[in-house]
Amino acid sequence: APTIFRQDYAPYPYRLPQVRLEFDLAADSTQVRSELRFEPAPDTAPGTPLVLQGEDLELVEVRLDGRPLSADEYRLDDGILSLIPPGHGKPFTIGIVSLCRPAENTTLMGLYVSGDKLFTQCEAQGFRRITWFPDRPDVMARFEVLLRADPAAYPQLLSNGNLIEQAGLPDGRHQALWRDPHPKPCYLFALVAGDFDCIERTETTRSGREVLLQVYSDKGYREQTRWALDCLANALRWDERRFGLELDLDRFMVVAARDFNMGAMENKGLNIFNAAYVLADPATATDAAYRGIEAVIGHEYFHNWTGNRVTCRDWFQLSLKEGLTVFRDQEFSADMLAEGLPPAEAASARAVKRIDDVHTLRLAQFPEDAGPMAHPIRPDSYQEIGNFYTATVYEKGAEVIRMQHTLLGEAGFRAGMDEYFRRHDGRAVTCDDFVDAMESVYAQQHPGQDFSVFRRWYAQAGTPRVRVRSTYDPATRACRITLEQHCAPAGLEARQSPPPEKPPLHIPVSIGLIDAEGTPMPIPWEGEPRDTIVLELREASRTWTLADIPRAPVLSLLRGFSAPVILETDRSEADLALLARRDPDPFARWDAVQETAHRHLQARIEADRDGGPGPAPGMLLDIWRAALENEQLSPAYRARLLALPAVREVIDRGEPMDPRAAVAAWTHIRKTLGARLADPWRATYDDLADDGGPYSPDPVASGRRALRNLALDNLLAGQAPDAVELALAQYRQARNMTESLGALTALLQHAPQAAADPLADFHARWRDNPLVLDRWFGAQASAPGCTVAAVRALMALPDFSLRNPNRARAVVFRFCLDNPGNLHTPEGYDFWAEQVLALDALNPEVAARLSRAFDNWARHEPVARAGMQAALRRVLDAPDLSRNVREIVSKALA
Ligand code: DPP
Ligand code: ZN
Repeated sequence: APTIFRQDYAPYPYRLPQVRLEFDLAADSTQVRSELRFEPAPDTAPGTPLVLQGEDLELVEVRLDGRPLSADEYRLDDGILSLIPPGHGKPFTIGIVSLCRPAENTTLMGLYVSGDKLFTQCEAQGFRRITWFPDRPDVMARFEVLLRADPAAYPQLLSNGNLIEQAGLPDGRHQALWRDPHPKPCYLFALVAGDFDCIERTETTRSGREVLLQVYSDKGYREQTRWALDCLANALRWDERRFGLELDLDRFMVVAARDFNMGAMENKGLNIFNAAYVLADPATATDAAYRGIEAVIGHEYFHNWTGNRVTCRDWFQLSLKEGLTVFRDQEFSADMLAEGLPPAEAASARAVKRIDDVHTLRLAQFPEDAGPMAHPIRPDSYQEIGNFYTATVYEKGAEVIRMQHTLLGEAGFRAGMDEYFRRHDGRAVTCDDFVDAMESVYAQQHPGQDFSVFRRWYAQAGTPRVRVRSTYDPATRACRITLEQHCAPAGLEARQSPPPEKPPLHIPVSIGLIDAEGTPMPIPWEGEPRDTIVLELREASRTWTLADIPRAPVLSLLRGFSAPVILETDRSEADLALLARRDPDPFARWDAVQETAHRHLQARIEADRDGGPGPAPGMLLDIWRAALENEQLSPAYRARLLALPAVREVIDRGEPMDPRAAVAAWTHIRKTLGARLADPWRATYDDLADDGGPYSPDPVASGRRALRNLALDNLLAGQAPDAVELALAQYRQARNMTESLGALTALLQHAPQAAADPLADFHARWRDNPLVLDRWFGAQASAPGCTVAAVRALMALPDFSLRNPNRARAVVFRFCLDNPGNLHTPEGYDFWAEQVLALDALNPEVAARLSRAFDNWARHEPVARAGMQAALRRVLDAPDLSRNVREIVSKALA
């Protein structure tokens, strides 16, 4: 497949002010009649070809200004339709009639069938599967859309913007005409047809306009959409309050789809969502699912400004909208968690959100940045853009926005956002345009300084490492801190010779000092004593001298995770233990516990390998016991402090990576900690019993459930005598999905023989609810007892289908990503290759995600390495591989 380069960008030579589309909708064959009103851009030379993309379409007719064209008046080559427009610089109209086949479309890109309904997904390049079009984000048009269909099959017909009219037709069908007043690129087009339940409410925006908010779902699921509608109203209010951004539509619709490749899609005024991010009630959704819905509803809603009003010039700029919108949804979630709490509790609630986000970043993005798919948040090239909806573009992209927020402060960041919209509203722009707006504020705040070094974050791949050294001189009361940065060649960069230059980045490092008793020591800084300061490192190395520090300090580093870097310190275990108990910054405190656990886990892996005695768990036990018994801390925060690093993080730290050794060490330590702390875990479990009140997903109640489920898991891990009974009782008495799934998962993890009855009960109860059944599948596929034979047995059940992405993710992905003990076997490697190929024949986007699971094969110990390499070869050698999977696998093997 050809590689597309960012530097090859050229503007489209024609403008497209107006588009009219007419759909004759039917599942097996849909006819699309388009009318595209073009005009040459000012400097377009006469004779410049007009090029339109199409994919998997049947062409019926092409017209120019109403006149049908004969086959020699246009070219159709590999899907590309091109022709030479009349040469006098005047507007002209292209009319195209084409057919597509929604029922045969298993890719879920373009127009497709889900159940008995029709949906579209156009980002990034799905619109070309609907009709021929300039399928690129910088061509923005006003759309008018006429939908016609059989009212019995498709009583509701939805598209972007405002409903202009609806009418019956003489042939028994009906039609709906939609007009979107806002120009948009075709990736934001959507249509939906089907029979839905709908709930709605009106809100008044801050300028006094009435807007209609609606959530559509499968018949019978109306009551499960109330939370999503609440979240939507909260998102609307929040964006007004925090960013001064108001909804610019009369009507905003969210529709739940059972079959969906991603989480959700921000189509203008008609968001289409994976049902997993819409449907919730206490009986069927976990606390985490409630929070996930809030985040995704917020995310898609916030795209209306950051993505839709101001969109991307080209797909290399994807992080312009995604990094920024992830940052916005993270802040929205944090504000929602903190709302109404007293300040100290609010800070802790926000910290819990930050911890979860950083955890995601480390789990998904750090490995990506160290592997063959490493790319800057603004990539320089791709073969398939669908492969670049990555943790780097999204999550690291959000960190890069967050650093700008840190450098500018809340008010400065808001001023930068205002400036960004002032300059670019209604346009398709670049990441540089965004940074320019922010820099204009920074330069005012810091005369003589700019973002020229900061911009490198957009251009450089790899996770930088920051080495910290400090000395303290009691005679002068001076503490000297030296920060030094370096970034190794990322992924395939290592093969380049010479390796690319990696100049220093602009890294804000937030620090504080505590003394040996754990008391905070204010730092005299810019004329005032401060508990936390931000050191701005822009050089390869720099030293700061902090004066008037009365006693030898312990450094609390990277508070709030102020930059997406890996710290290298020579902190002693004793210093880490002090921070783990006393650091007033809740993020840094959590990180100190994580670091202590990581060191312990790596020591255990080494001991297992060398046959030495294992490390004594004393330090970790003390830290955990103190956290467990510290009732000053919120249960939600304690649940984070007391979580071991994920197995995948432990594997990732190995040099070489040794999944089976990591699983063994991790399992051993969980057992030890569970057994040694059985009494406090049991006391915690009993203390946190449900109070019998109505369910609420609020942070206090959900924090209690999280810690209680963790207590149950530890009691089972430690084989406490009555733990199995407790779990079975919790399952039976559960009053919500968080409790029942918590019990079921813990049993599957630690006492699978006792899980049979609850598993059967769960299936019987929820067999007709696909989202809940996904939980049932997922809990089993990720259990240590789930061998390849067992996962195959799950896939042989009538409930299983590879065509439904949620189901495929619940079984195949959970096994390949969350069951390293069984994946890393010869049968596991075969299974992965086979499933990548099976999925690829149906749905290349989803297959390509699964193919990423072996990115880091070359860093593994020899046996795993050889097994993974052979599986990758097998995939690469298969005939008819999609461009998506081919790019991933060929880069992995390069
Ligand atoms: N639907 C995806 C998201 O919102 C792509 N835009 O991030
Ligand atoms: Zn997004």
